[in-house]
Amino acid sequence: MPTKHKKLLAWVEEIRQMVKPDQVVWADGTKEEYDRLMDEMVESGLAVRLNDSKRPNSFLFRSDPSDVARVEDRTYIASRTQDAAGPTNNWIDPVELKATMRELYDGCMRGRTMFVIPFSMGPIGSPIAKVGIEITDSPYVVVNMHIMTRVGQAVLDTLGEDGQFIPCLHSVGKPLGPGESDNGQWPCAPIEQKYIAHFPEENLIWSYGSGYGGNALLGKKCLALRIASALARREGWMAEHMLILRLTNPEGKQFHIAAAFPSACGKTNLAMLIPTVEGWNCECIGDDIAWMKIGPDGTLRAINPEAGFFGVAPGTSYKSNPMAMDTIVKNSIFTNCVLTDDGDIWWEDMNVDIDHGIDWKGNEWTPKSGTPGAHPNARFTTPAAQCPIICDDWEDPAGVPIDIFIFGGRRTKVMPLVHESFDWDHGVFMGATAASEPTAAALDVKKKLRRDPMAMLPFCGYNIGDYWQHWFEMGDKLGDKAPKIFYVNWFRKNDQGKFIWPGFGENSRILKWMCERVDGTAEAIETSIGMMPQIKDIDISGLDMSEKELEEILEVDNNAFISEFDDLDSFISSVADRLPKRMEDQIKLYKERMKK
Ligand code: OXD
Ligand code: MN
Repeated sequence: MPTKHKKLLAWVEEIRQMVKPDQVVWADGTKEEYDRLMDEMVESGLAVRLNDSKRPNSFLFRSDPSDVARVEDRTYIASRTQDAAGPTNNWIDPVELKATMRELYDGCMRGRTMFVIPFSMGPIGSPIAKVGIEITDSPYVVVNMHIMTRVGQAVLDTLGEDGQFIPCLHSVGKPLGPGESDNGQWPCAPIEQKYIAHFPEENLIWSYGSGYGGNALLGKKCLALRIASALARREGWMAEHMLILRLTNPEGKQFHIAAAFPSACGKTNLAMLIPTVEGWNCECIGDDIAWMKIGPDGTLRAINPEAGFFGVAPGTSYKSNPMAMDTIVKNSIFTNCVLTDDGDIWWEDMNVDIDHGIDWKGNEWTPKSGTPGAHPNARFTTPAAQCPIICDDWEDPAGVPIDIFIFGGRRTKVMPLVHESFDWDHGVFMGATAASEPTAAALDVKKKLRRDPMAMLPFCGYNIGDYWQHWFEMGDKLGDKAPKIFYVNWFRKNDQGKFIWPGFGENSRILKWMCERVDGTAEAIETSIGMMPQIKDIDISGLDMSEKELEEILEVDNNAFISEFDDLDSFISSVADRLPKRMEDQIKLYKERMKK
């Protein structure tokens, strides 16, 4: 045994007796382990080794068509009371859910290896980091966890004999009979047997039936967001669905930005932006999750708890995100992409033409096939350290001081390009009422407009009203060191249905205005939704855009906002008696400003 931790050993043994695997293997996080597992998966037909001269040490997997995204309908916050989970979460009584899941887990790893993965979210030993132990029967999960987290003996060493860990149990939910194999097919359970369960009072995660993404790589959405958000509230810090980046102005002054957007709103693109404004520089710290604590100097310090990027592949190109393209050149895992005839990968909007390949379902494919070659939620898993613009100190255990929070969503109309909150409470309101048009990252979202508070709708592990209250209280603690709060919408379209704002690197123009607001050097005018730049305040040198178009995306139409009051009210009323008084006040003020 690689550890003497009694509680850990007892838990591993308890699970082993329940799931009845053929063998137990402790993951050590080494390259040898990674290579061995990949060799085995290539051998069994589950993985394809890509052409080494095109994409060294990289692999393609194809999942089952029923297992391609997070399953929000099957994701549960099983707190002791339903009220503690709140209106945005599915809830089942924890005793009942455990009984149901124990039946499913009973013997579920027959014919398989049970891996025990010790992993650290955050640099090993950092005061902000947390240790998790994932038990899984999926070697695909093991290799992905190698990239997305820090795995291995060093984690067990920091844990010592009695350190705290978050137990994460995962099974694909497909036991094998004697002599049976997967035959190269992605194993998973039918949808009605899938459960992604969180027990926040026990810091415990149980996932069953899915092998894909956030359902299975339990360090990410399950631990670093759902469980950590509940933990952070209890302990007085923040676990947020935010990218982290550093902008440096021509004078060498650094600004740190944390930005929350729902899935598929270009978070990874923004995290790796190449500024088009002269003299400004951008470095990446994280693309999905920020853990933030108030530091000794009173500023809000952020770390990226992850070690890799699990990015949406379609739409990623040398135009939209050259730094991501340069990150995934080697040592990467691709899931549900097209396999090209020369043994490389491809997806829609990669800005590369191919005329033939094998699609994500394993079928012959050409651009004329009439179906997407890559699944819209196809992913790459790639080491953050390979990103050419990763910050030198991205693993600094002390974190970086956040100056700016950005919220946003994908709205073709109504929401202007950018606005700034009047104060902290107003900023919390802006984040809390953020809305977006839905994405491919979740299978089961059908609504046209989805209110996605702080982009945490699927990830907040407790009552959303209490979560907002926690935000208000963090503002009180931060006082004048609190980050300034902004809201952006890169996705507004004109009447011909075309995006007005060019986006990508040009977004730096808006970030520049924000930094200048922090410095007190840029102007803004007061509008009904917040403080906004006028055209003269945005650096548009070299930008191919007419003033009229700029005016169009900076326009605020009060009537359009008023027409959404009903939607806002029904969302807010669902929070019922957990709605913070300060949020109620903000809504009142907002409505009054609109009707002026
Ligand atoms: C993600 C998501 O996978 O937000 O990052 O869905
Ligand atoms: Mn995300």
